[in-house]
Amino acid sequence: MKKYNHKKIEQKWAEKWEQDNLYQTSEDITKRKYYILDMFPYPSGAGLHVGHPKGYIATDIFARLKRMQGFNVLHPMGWDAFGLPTENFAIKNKMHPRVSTKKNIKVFKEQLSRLGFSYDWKREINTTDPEFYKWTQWAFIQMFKKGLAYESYEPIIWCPSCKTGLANEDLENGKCERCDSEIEKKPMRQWVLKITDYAERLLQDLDKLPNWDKSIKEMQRNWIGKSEGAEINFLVKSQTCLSGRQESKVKSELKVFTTRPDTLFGATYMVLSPEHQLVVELKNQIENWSEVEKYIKEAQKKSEIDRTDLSKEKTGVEIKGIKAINPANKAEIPIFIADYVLSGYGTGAIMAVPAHDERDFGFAKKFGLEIREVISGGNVKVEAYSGDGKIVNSEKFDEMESEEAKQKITEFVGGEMAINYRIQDWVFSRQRYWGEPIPIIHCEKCGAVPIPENELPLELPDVKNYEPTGTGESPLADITDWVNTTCPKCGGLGKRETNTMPQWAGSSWYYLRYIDPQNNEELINKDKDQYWSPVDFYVGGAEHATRHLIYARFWHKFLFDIGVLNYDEPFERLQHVGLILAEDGRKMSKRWENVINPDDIVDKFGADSLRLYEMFMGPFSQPCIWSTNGLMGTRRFLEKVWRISENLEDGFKSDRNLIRELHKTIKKVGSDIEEFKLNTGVSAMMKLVNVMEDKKGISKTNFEMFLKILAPFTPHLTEEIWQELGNKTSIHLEKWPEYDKELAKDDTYTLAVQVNGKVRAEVEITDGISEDEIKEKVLLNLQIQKWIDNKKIKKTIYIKNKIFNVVV
Ligand code: ANZ
Ligand code: ZN
Repeated sequence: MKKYNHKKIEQKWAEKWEQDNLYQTSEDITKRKYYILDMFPYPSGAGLHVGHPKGYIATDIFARLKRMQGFNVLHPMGWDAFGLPTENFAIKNKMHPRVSTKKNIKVFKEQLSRLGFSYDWKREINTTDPEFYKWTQWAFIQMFKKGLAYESYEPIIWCPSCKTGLANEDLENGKCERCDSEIEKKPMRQWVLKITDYAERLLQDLDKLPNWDKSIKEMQRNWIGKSEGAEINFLVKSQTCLSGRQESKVKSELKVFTTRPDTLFGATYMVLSPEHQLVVELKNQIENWSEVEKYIKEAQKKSEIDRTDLSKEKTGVEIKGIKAINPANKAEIPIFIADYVLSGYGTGAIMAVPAHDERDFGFAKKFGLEIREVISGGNVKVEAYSGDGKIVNSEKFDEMESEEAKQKITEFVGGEMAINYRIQDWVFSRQRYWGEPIPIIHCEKCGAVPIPENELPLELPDVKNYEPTGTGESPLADITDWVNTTCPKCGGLGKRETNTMPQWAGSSWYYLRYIDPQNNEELINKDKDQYWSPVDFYVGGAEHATRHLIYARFWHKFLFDIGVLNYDEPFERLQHVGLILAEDGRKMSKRWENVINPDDIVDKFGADSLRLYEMFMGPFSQPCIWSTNGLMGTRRFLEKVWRISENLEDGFKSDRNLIRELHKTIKKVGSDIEEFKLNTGVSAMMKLVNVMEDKKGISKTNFEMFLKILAPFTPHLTEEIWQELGNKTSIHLEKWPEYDKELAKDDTYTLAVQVNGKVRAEVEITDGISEDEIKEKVLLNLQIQKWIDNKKIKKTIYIKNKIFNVVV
């Protein structure tokens, strides 16, 4: 008997498949298409650990199923290779990022290739390849032309350690997501993409995506953060003491955004964010300027998270010398600055209604400010009441329902109904080297001018120093003969933009390029897009829920709007991968020295064992803990399959029960792959193999049917056995076996259900389901629900296959 020599087998078939171009996607548009996509990796210097391929294994199994079902499958892979880690590595090791990127990609590709993935490598893309980023730059220019890419001087988030500006999405718990540093706010020129123009569509169109994880859609909704309310103007007066006489000298307006204009009569003070313009403008009227200035400085040091933390005690300073007028009742009210009001949201100023807003309530208590109830229904002596109710203390609006009063009171004071989004425009420039150059030339006469499209790509020039300058300029600014150029519009002197694009630029549209990777004329051929788009199934890490996935939807909608694309949503179905944790329960990381390298596992146990094990570990989207022991279990299973294949006897007839088991398993594995319940698919096959052993064998035809459903999971082993059995073409070109409906039918039995010992119903139960599942089914039975009648269930008693008793 031959030994299962995974090394020999895996290498042999990998080479053969490559030779035969087995996984090259055809352009046959008469076939139904299926586009299954992985989130492409960032090729870091550390290489892969066993957690990385989990999603790739699952999509590979899925892609193989779809091919066997007759679909024309697009399953590509590429590299998201711009970014800080490579640049930092370059600085430390004096190796050009281009060189280290190339090296890292080579290592990654070798590692992936050993796992038997069925990628069509002819479509490989790399975001740092000028032929690729040409189109990233092209898309940017189109956005510029439509006014969606603009220069801004608003203060932005600055990471002092990464020495670059960042987008809101780049923060995690208020800190730099990359290096965990406290961030600062820094006023500087930057390029910004107007994603807010798309906020409403990004929100509404989530409803078009029933096959996305609910949790990810919810995270996007929160990130976009739509609020409906009103903008209302308050008059601000300054009171300067001139020879004992109070005289109003300056009048300005202060606009607030509120979701509760119905509470306007209860606004007893106002709050400006420490960064608010008006504070500086009215500086000369402010009597306690030094106190105010000190507070502003302190606020700058705090993170947004700290500032908005509800549990923290509110701080603030009254601005002496100015007052606001409540436009509803003309009351003169004090103005504070306090850091619980943020500059980047709404208008950066609020009308404070302590009776009906929790934050304002806490603040008013601390500073002894008036708490004026204007909505009835709560007890505002004790706590803020934020619900709806009848209006009180609001003159002619008394007795009105709060919902109605929102518009009426807004009209009464000349305000406007308004919608506000929490999402902010995307800060799109980085003061670093390893990114796409922004294809813009600055001219004194013409302003910002995009470079002519026929000059794309604008290649990233070489520099001596990648070191970020920290001055707000990128290392590119040092290359004077690159920077100095002529203005494409007037021919005068021009200077190139030296900021680069963020790491998230290329990944915002890369999935489109796989469809048409060689196209030199356009970003994508529209007919090809028509055929292949949208991506039918997208699988990747949950950490991308509110960054990559929002950016990509935004770019996609933009490209749709300018007529490049046929569909306005990129990803039809979305699934996130649960992490694989190290045996010590922690995240796998170099830092913890608990990383397991897939190469070692492949050497020792084989790629097929690794693939099968990672699918068997547990529910796909849940985190699970690595166990080399567990892996050995799947290896033993494959050895069993191997042994059975060696002992197949001519003319052996499968037992009838085995045949039924086989058909049930074909049915289950097919639907489990579709539903991404890969772990239960694997255990069904294990069960089937146990039955084969019990029954002392299986017929060759039946065994081959089983091999076909195992093939997507363990492509090498099944190919070897398949061909050993005398088949001349690849098992991966076979059709997915059809199961016999009658044979695959689940066995059921009738279970008598009692409530308090009396039989009240009979329920059909599928053989083999767990007691929990039975309980769920029983309690959903309408007859039983009637008898339970909302009473508390004390306990349930289950006598296997006979009686289920509910005690209430
Ligand atoms: C008066 C008021 C009365 C408010 C009331 C609420 C309840 P969302 O739902 O998140 O949009 N607000 C507005 N701009 C702010 C800023 N820059 N920083 C901190 N808070 C700000 O919340 C909108 C509400 O948050 C606004 O409505 C405002 O307080 C506050 F009974 O105005 B409200
Ligand atoms: Zn010019």
